Amino acid sequence: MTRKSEAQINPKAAQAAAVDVARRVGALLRRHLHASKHAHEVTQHDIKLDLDVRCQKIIEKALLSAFPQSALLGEEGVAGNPEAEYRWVVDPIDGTVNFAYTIPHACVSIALQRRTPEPGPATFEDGYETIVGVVYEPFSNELWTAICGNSARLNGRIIHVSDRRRLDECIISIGFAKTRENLEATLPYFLELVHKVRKLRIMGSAALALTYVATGRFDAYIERGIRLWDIAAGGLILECAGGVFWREAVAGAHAYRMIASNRMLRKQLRVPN
Ligand code: LIP
Repeated sequence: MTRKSEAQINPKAAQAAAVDVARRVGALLRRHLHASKHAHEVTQHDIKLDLDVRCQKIIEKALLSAFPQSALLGEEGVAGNPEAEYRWVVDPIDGTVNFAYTIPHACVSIALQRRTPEPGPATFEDGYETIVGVVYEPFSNELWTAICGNSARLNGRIIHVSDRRRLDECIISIGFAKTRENLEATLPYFLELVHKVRKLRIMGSAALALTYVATGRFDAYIERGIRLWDIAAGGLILECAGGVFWREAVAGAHAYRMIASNRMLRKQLRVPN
């Protein structure tokens, strides 16, 4: 990989580097799915594995050496200049609890963001916009990619959100983040929505829920208290697939409440405050 010393980062070169390291980390996850795993933090509704840290270090080394002007913000920590114009936003294993229980529904999520001088609808509250998104699910070998302004792709084929508009025909995913407060705030809406839709799904990976909406497998995905590294790549992939990625910052570092949907459903859905 040649070093990129110029200030600008070419999105295609960035995507290629992200895909390469996502595939390498994905191969590691496949090898370790049934191996014993060491957790360095366990709470009622969350597990953090040593492998999370190891995978983020692999991603950090690959991307910051190829693009030394960039920084990295990840679930397992930060690297580089926090004021950098470009930052990678990384969840090395999204769906860690699934992975820890050998459930093959987890992925590598890598986004490249750029600080924007002119905030717009795609700008996050700290002034960054996502320009490249890569989500790799290594167990089914499904690779989603998107570059801002271009089509989203699954294994190279262009994808698009569903056009279902009747809630009673829809599959909607709800995420239950890690805290009691999030669970208690979300459950009433779960009980309301479950009677209106075809099926509700709780799958345990925000990034994959977003790519499933982008692919038309789900019609919407809702979660509160979710972190930027869970949703940055999948959110761009969804938007490039014609979907709506509404989000609002909430209390907590890089925390959001969000509704991801096709264009027909947005007004029929809400996310608990
Ligand atoms: C997970 C998210 C999921 C959320 C979980 C957890 P992790 O990310 O993808 O949507 O409900 O609480 O935050 O921790 O597996 O990277």
